[in-house]
Amino acid sequence: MKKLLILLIFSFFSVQSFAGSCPDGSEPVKSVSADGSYYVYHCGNSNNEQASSSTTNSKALAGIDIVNDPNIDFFKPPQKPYPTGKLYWFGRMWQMTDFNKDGFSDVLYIGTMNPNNVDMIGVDTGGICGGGACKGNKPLPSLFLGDAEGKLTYVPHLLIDKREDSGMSLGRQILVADYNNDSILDFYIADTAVGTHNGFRDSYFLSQSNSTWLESSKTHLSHSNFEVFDHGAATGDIDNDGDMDVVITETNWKTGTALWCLINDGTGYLNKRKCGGIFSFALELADIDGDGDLDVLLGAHEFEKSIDFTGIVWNDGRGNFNKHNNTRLPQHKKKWGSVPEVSAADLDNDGDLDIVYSRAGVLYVGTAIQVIENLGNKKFKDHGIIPLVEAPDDFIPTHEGNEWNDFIEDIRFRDLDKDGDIDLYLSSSMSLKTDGMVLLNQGDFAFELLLPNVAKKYVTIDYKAPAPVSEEQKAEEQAVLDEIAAFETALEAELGQ
Ligand SMILES: [Ca+2]
Ligand SMILES: [Ca+2]
Ligand SMILES: [Ca+2]
Ligand SMILES: [Ca+2]
Repeated sequence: MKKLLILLIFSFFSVQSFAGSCPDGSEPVKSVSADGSYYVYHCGNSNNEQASSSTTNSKALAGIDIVNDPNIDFFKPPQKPYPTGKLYWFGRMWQMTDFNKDGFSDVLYIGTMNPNNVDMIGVDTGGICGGGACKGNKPLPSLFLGDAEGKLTYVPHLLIDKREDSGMSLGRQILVADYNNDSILDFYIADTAVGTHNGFRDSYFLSQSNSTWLESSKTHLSHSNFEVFDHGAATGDIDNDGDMDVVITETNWKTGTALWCLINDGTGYLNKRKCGGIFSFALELADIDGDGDLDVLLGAHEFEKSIDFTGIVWNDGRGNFNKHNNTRLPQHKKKWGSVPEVSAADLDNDGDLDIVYSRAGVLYVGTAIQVIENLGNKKFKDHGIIPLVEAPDDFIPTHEGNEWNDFIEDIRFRDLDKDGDIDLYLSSSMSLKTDGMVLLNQGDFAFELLLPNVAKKYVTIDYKAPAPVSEEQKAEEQAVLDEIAAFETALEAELGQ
């Protein structure tokens, strides 16, 4: 990434030195760019093209560029590798990249603590411990390093958390980026808390010179114990100054705060400030209008009046998202009004980013994907809903944790069938039905849905389980294999009817 930045800076300077004299021999006129971040040189009318080419060079890096990097080998990671089955109660979210820079893809998992005071009340994770905070040991994230055989090795000694109350309550988002600019990827974990919807302080792991990652909230966050229900979180260089910032959501009617921006000073130290936005549930950063700065893509709970904005809030170029400067996107609130995740990629190879929403019904019943085409000039075309799992019409849920909750937690983009366009890889840490589903891009916004067992052949490396070492590990891995086998038998029986 640093190399890329250096390259960009280098090419930017070479454009400038070109501009040293104009074609007609006159001196160019120097002026400051619209966002104040670089100089633009003009040679009368003839040089406008050159000015716009240096605008392209200032394109800000987004977290989605890192996790969807086509140069990083991608494979279907195991849903519950040992010992994550024991460490986390549920919600094993992951990100894949080459953390230790040995050329092989690694996988980092987060999850939810196993509380010792479980007492389910209410309809969601806010009532899991009788309406109060969950208690018990909080687990750390789990890093698995990949190797040439596609084998993953658990390396707990590389992640260090010295806080008195260390670990995670309910880790919801892993934001991978090189925050401290040492060319090794770091990660920020947004933690929503389990047991209440009041949030829990986040975790922030920075790479160290001894090849470990040290939890650095105390030294590198302006507010290290800040607690907010940050269901949505994303990383990107929102102020275009060459370092990676963090944006998290809050739904706070009292203060009106919708987004918090954690602005990097270049060393990995993040300064928290309010930065506008609109109440939302899902969040991603992407330059949707192609003007070089990252905009916020938001997803709502469209069934609820107070969190019903699905759409884009535009960046003013300095990392502020004025709530009035927005574009709404088509909703589907009748059946698919819960929007837990959103992302963006260029699905039709026309140079702009198209938008993909993960959708679910009331209390997460049923699972769907919505694809929206970017037409340019802040115009969009909804290509509608692709249902992945649909519950029978007469099913009435009483809790989020119901048998028809298979929602897609993460949308990833790769050219999986190597035909020149970007396909969608969908993951769900709690559903065997939808985890590893693929939507193959067939052009013109048509997609072919592949079930996980069919989609397997499109992942580049088949994960081979390492030989179990302990009896406990053997038993746990066998239990996972039995669960998958039973599921596939049941699925075949169902499809055979
Ligand atoms: Ca690696
Ligand atoms: Ca780093
Ligand atoms: Ca920045
Ligand atoms: Ca933009």
